Amino acid sequence: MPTPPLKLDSPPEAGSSQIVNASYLTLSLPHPPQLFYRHGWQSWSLAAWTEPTPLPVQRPAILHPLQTDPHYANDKSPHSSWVGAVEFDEDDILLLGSLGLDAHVWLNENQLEGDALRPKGVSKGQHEADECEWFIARGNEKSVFAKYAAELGKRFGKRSSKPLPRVWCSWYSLYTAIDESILHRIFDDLNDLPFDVLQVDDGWQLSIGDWEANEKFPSGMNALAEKIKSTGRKAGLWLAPLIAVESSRLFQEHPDWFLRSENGKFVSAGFNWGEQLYALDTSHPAVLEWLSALIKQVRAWGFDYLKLDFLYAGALPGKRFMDLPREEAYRGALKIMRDAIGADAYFLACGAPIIPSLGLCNALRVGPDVSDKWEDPRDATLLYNFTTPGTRNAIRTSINRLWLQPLVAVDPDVAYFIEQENALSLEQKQLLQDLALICNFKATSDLPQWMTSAERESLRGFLQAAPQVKQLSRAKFQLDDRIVDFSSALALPNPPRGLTKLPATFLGWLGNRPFALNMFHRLNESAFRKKRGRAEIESSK
Ligand code: 9PG
Repeated sequence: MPTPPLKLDSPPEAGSSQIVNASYLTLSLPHPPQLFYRHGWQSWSLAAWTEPTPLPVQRPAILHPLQTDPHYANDKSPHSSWVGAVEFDEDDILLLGSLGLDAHVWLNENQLEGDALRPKGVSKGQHEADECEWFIARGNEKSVFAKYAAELGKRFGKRSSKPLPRVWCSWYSLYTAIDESILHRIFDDLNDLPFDVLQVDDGWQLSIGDWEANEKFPSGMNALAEKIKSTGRKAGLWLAPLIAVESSRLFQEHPDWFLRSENGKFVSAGFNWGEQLYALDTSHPAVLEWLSALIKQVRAWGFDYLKLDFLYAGALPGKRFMDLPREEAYRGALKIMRDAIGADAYFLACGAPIIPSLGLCNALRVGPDVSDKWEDPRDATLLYNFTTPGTRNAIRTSINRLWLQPLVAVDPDVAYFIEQENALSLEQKQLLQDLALICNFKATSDLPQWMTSAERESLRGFLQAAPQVKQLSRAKFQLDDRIVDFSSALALPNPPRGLTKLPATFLGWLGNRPFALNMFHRLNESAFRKKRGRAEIESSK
């Protein structure tokens, strides 16, 4: 029997906080709020202060498992994962946050509702009372989020991430068009820049699921790590251990390791690389054994900075081998990977469910990918999708997750310094650089062959900078004696209205077709190869 809902008719006094136990609770609001803080489920999902009204469902739906918590993607009431807050007035914020692994908050008819019941279809005992602790606080934004973070820290732990690494990452310049020879050249050309880690991203593996060097890395992964270490830096590697594409050997050989729904069908983990993605069952003993061996192999190759990506797949709804709540199964797998990584190596979690990753990773990506463009109007205005790559999306969500800083190093993704091959304005690039300074997590993918000497010096200055940071308001920060204003990134465009609804519906439909996504993928891949070609020409000049 479900426990009766706990109903709190009066919110706490300003400045106070309390912890209550309930599976389901409602908190009446004294008057209608002006804004609602919604916190997306995983790294790439939107976190923002918005109107206290429902937002259009983001599209395409085929990407919901990859971009949102798919179980709640179509909710009519404003929804938030683990923690939600309302603003009555400036400095009068009411926060409702779960201290458990699986809980959600809605704003509904002038009340905040918190639900820790397991989502339907997850387990047989789904409507058993699954009590969790709820943290309720009222006061100014900074204090209510700081108190919530402190309570999370007591339960999930913190992990020291010092010293914060300065990373060169291959993704945002060459994407999948990397190979041994161009990376070697880049690693050499970065010689005098103060990077701590050179991280190889997507493009080295045989397939998503088959984590071995492909033909573009004929000397193998050991040699790649050796090359990086010979330059005096730590070797970093990207992999997505909890997913596999349909065509991978892993999926073909072990279909029983993959998550299925109650009706026995494979659960979709989204669509990327022109293929359907599937999720490993993070409760399956053979999967856990395989994961541990995989991570140990990567460590044995010599990599000591691991960017583990697409981790949301470990917590998708489905019927697991063990009857565990999905986020608990995810956290179990993450613990096993953390142990395999070892305490002395660095673990950056990406595409990861936020709260269940705390205490286990050194750093956490807290927003969508940046890109060399500010915003894609197709995604923002027509598809109402703020999780796709784009600098504005990345800044918006990362700024709204800075309250996680006492718990984990927050990674806002890379900053850009170059003019070549980049459509961002100087001001937009500066915002990204300033965000990185605020997070003190500094990374770039800029290619040395595309940097002017002035740009190279500005990158060097950035890597060496350690400004005093003070948050002045939601959007404004003081960095030493400079004021930085992120307002231009924080707002959301208006939902499609009137005539724009037509192309929006068509695009939403088209974006749901695997053939269309596949076509986009092929176009992207060809653009990446051209980019690589241009990089090659530049470096031989
Ligand atoms: C490699 C990349 C980079 C990047 C990661 C991740 O469809 N999507 O919404 C989507 C979001 C992010 C994403 C890929 C797809 O990028 O964040 O840094 O490592 O994978 O493939």
